[in-house]
Amino acid sequence: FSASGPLGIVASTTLWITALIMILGTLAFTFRSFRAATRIKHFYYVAGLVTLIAATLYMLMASGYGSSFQNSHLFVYGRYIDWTFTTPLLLLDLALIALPRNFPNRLAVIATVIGADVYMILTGLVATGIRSDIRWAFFGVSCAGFFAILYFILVKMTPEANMRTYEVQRHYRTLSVTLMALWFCYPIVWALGGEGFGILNFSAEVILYAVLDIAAKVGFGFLVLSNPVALMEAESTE
Ligand code: RET
Repeated sequence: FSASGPLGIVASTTLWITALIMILGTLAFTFRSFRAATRIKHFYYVAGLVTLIAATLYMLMASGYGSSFQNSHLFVYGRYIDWTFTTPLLLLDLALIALPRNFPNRLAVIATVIGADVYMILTGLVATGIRSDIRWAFFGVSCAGFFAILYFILVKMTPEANMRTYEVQRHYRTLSVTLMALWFCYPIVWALGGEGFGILNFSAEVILYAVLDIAAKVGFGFLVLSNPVALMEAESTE
């Protein structure tokens, strides 16, 4: 083992740099929230909370915690603690933009899509903790959770978003397409990485998840906030 512990120098450096980027993202979103209109401040808080949670878990993982050895395999569960809290917040953004304030089942739709999401992350955690082939069964049910999310986005939320103002429609389309494209990469990295077929080495996996997390949290956060007019219209009572 290197001086940086069981993670190795490449992985621990990547984790530290990612923690720093998440802190910078949190500061940027927090400062921008001060000048935002009251009606849309919560979008800034969501973005900042997502990066704050990620910064915390990246710091923990970089310090060598949030992972443990199991049958000579390094099991990094810190990511799943992060995702359990951050992915629901990212879906909340989409739902708040797609569904008008007075949409009758707004809360039910949000709660259900978040339920499917937490199911996806927790079964993914189980798949990651298991070394035998049965992990692929948990990978499968986790993917079922992912398809439920896609169903909610495409079948429940998109048609509602398309009945809204031009700006809201346009912003929602950009955000939903970006979110689905980025999220789709996670199960692919999992399947190629040490938890799956083991084609990627440990450092490559850490780097890929870090790049995805920065795009899905900091990048997506900036994208959400890039169109305040659409956010105002989305939260107006019409
Ligand atoms: C796992 C493995 C099991 C199958 C599936 C997965 C999906 C994970 C996803 C994670 C998204 C994370 C984000 C984090 C940062 O903001 C658990 C990898 C389907 C979609 C967006």
